[in-house]
Amino acid sequence: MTVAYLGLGANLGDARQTLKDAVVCLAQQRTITVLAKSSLYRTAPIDAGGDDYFNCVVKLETTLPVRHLLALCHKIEHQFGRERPFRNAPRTLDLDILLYGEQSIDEADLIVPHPRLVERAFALVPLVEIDAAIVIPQHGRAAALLDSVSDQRIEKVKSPCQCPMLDALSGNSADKGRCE
Ligand code: A4P
Ligand code: MG
Repeated sequence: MTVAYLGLGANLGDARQTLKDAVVCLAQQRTITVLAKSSLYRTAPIDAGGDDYFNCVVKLETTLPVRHLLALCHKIEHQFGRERPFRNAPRTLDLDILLYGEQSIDEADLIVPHPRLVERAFALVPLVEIDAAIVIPQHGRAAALLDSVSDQRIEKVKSPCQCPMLDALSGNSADKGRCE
């Protein structure tokens, strides 16, 4: 079993709903246990055009080797209608492997930790939300990198749910995330 962190992003269609559905889709995989999910964030596009993005991060445990996890990410992106007309094009769903255990991988089609993780508030902020002490191989504590991305616009999406337990529940598991 390996603990991995996935970054989810979308800015086409009903992006907010897509991210929620994608977390459910991940949780339904036989090979994956979702351990935690961050809040949803609305974020300014970075190095990209189009509408604001919605982003979140999921922490999971998986029996899948990293390349199988990447293939699963691509399959789920496809199921959610992902198209790739040009680099950084608006997308219905993007699933990136941010971290896979403590492994560092540098291959043509797979780089872990994700090469732009440390430059991006839309990945770092939700990552630190669900795991304040997380260490990024070769970069150190993620929390220490937040200052360097503080100029990037990112705001937590407020849930319409009035459940008084929501604050206590959010971020702890995919099931509890149904409250959002
Ligand atoms: N690939 C290599 N390493 C990985 C990895 N760790 N996880 C390869 C996932 N894929 C990885 O990915 C392109 C290729 O990267 C794949 O074939 C895979 O084998 P892609 O999903 O087709 O395209 P992408 O995600 O757009 O590419 P890339 O280069 O990862 O883009 P970024 O850097 O992730 O930027 N602004 C906001 N606010 N929110 C966003 O979510 N996303 C991007 C995409 C730009 N700006 C954004 C957001
Ligand atoms: Mg991607």
